[in-house]
Amino acid sequence: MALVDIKVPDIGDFDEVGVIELLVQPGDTVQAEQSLITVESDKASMEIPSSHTGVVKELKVQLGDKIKQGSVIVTLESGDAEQSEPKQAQAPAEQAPAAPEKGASATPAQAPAPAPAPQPAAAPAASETLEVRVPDIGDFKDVAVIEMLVAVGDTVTLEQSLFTVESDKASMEIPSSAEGVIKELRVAIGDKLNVGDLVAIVQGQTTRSAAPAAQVQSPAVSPPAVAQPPAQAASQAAGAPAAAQTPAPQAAQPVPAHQPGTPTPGLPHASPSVRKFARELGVPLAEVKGTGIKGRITQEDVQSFTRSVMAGSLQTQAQASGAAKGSAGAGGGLDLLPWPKVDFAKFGPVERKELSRIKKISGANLSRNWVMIPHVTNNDEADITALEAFRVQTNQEGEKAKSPVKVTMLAFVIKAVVAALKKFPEFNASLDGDALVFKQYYHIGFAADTPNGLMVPVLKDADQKGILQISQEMGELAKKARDGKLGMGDMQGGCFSISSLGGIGGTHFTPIINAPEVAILGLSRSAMKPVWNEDKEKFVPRLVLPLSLSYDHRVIDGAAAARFNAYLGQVLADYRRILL
Ligand code: CAO
Repeated sequence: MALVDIKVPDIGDFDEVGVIELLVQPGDTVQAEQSLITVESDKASMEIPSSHTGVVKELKVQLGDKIKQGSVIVTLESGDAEQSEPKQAQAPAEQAPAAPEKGASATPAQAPAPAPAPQPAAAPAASETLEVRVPDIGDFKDVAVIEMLVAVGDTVTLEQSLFTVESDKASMEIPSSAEGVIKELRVAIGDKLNVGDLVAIVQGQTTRSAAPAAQVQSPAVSPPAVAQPPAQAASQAAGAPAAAQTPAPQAAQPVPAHQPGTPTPGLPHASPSVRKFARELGVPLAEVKGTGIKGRITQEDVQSFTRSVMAGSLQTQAQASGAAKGSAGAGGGLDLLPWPKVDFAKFGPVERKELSRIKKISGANLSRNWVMIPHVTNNDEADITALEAFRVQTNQEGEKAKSPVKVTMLAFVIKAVVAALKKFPEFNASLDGDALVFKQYYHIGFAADTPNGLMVPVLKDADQKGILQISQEMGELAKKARDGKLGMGDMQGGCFSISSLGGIGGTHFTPIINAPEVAILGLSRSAMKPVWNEDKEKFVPRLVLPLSLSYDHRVIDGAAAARFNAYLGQVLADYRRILL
């Protein structure tokens, strides 16, 4: 056993930082990399971890002390054979320390080294599309997005934090390198990010290449040096599934930059270890009152919150809303059992793969729609014998005329759906509180199967287009979806969706409504079937297309759905009805 002085590691460009939290006390046993104290400057705060395992003999700092690199924090009695290198600091997600030199992390003591690096500023340009990428965040790899701080349509300023990422060792806020209105967010909670990943598209007023600093909360990581590449073209990522009805961008309004030391609205002021601790206990940090310096939430705050909830003297908001909707435990608040945790590897070999970004986003939308909308599915069949003959003939004529456009049944169904929407306008509506908004346009979404997951591009103004144009645009949109090139505009504004599995198989299924739409049509595989011909009193072979219409029962009655589906069947059986 030897006495070891644990010193403040290289914390980059910070001269002096104030001690705002003591995380250990004499007698405590600490592990290497365990945080000892939290320090804060006007730009950032970070936790200083121990470089050794051992028992705290003496604390050499007090709350309010100003310390700097090399200051002794703690004397440990350690069994570690040799004095290893101090670890890095952990800076909670408060304010961006700015871009430190990357080389600074090469020192044994790695610490977030904020301090804005001067960046070249290009001449302002008229509004243009700017890309925001993950800046140089040192040695962090695959950091997970844990909190979104902005939304599409928000106006952001240079260096304003966009979202928080966290590894097992650190967390930091990723700042914007552009100012303007966020057109697209290419990340969602749970995504894993690396340096250079495209995270947002900003319609900007300036081409300045900012050097915002990641706000580091990292014990063992190199300082974030943030040098954003200027906005480039070449965006490849696909957007969110159409289920995400993104608010339209608003006119740019000045938004105050995230101030150092000021918790971002919605972002509780707490260190990464406290956040982790709260997550483990399932404590909603936003509801915990911080008693630390500047309202910082400490581990004790989380513990006392938990004790209060357990003692029944406090309810979380989730519990309160459950109780408001019905009595808690009566199912009013979706009082579900926790998801089963199974160690699959115990039963056989397994491989774990992260869900794709699109799957995560569409999954969240599908879950919300499934639990919030009372779905009912009406199944019917359409006799498309004559229409299929016409489709085949149309394609043959197209081939002879060397037309590149191939017509599939889906194009005819889109047009038939428009006729049905005109006849039954409540299917072309959306719920807005207690009111129904009837749309007087006919934009039809269609589910497209892509290598990354389900996308729903929207074919606009289908009422004003012929079958050939619909087929052509559908082909283009489906290709864009498969290539991951759909923009948000391609997926917005839908009135009604169609999910066609006809090219694949199946008889009937239950499509999930794409909120805020109120109905969706599922098409399964058409098949030749013996159909009773009453006139001739015999079975005749007919091509039959299964129609599965899911509808929001809050808006649409079962009888209306049956009528809609029956009418659709009649139109598809005799397309001349569209003219009536
Ligand atoms: N019955 C029988 N055959 C059908 C059919 C139907 N209802 N619908 C299409 N087909 C045939 C087409 O005629 C085509 O045949 P050929 O290759 O012989 O010409 C073949 O199936 C493939 O059609 P397609 O899929 O290329 O074209 P489409 O217009 O029918 O569909 C698109 C386009 C993008 C919707 C489709 O490719 C797709 O992605 N479908 C999957 C949608 C999906 O995943 N839905 C589920 C959402 S919920 O998880």
